[in-house]
Amino acid sequence: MATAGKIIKCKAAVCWGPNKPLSIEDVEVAPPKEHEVRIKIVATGICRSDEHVLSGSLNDIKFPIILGHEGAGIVESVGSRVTGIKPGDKVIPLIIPQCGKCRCCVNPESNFCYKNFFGKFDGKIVENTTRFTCKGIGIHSFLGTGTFSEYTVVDDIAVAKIHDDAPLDRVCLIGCGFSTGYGSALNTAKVKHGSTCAVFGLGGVGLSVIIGCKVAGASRIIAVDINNNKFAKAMECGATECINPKDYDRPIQEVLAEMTDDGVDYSFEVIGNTGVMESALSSSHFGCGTTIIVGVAPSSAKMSFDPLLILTGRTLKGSTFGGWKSKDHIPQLVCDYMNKKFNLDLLITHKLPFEKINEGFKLLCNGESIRTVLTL
Ligand code: COD
Ligand code: ZN
Ligand code: ZN
Repeated sequence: MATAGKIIKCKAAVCWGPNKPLSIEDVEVAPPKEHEVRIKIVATGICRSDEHVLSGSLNDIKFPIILGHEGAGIVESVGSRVTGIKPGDKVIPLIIPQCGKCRCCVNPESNFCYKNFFGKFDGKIVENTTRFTCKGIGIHSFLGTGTFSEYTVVDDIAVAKIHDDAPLDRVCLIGCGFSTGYGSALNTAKVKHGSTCAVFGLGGVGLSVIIGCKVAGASRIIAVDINNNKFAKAMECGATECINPKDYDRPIQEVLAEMTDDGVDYSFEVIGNTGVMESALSSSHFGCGTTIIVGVAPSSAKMSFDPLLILTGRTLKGSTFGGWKSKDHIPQLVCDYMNKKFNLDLLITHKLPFEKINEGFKLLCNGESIRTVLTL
């Protein structure tokens, strides 16, 4: 490509600080260094944790920063020593990299990587710098992906090559929200055919849990939310019934116990509320239930529960990015979508041009959208 090895000037949505609208700016994107890949972003979803940064509720974020971590695009150029990825390839940047060498990567049971960006929100890629500049100022890259930009640079361990015919304006959701929920049902809970499930929280991730439970063959999928407006979509995704805790004057775990002959086989917390995590745990069957935490609670929050809940046979687990080993599994998820194993289109409620990004955030904050996909 004519641009290879050169700085690219393009548009990006820069977040100069919390509680300010994103500002579309001209930025410079440096060429990829060794083991890095520069990508032309084609589409990107607006995910909940982008909004958490914007509203100032995620700690330790370095500003200014380019948000966006649910994107898909086409490789523009690659740095030296990059193998398996070439210009023109369709790719998805990864929020959890897969170096393939660390203790987590070599363990088939883990999908973490020591080079991960989670909990380390310094906005730098592996080489410890960033590739964006605006008005002479270095700009950080959220989760090492920075997809709210026409071009971004990622580490080669944080990008997956996907099928040449993949529709980028939909499979971008496989970069975070969809995979996070779907995998928590299939990989972390390992939901069994004929089992009963309860899903607390019906945002884009909770709906993806429902889709996963359905694909796994659950016989009952009970969707739980305090907002009745979420129920129609949940049923469309595969919920068999929907309940609102506000409609009952007793704890929701008691209601679920009555509905399911003493508790569900699998419960999922997809909100990030420690009180709901405790309810989800209590909702699972005492002899063999499993509870999966998907939501991230505020950093100071603590869960508290009677250890007898665990002693009597329940299992409590957490799931990040749905347990998928990112580089290995994302290409297969894209093919599964193309082969209609699941329908993630149900999650896409809005499509907007990149310039209307702030409108997209408003839709998410108001609870009007599940996912807005921005096209660049
Ligand atoms: N009881 C029942 N439902 C509730 C309650 C409650 N007490 N409180 C809120 N809800 C419902 C809301 O009405 C809403 O429908 C739903 O819960 C939450 O929806 P969203 O739109 O906020 O959620 P998602 O699906 O977009 O995101 C859920 C996450 C769990 C991913 C998110 O909240 C989170 O924890 N984000 C941070 C985690 C993170 O960094 N993830 C990786 C990158 S995103
Ligand atoms: Zn996300
Ligand atoms: Zn690793």
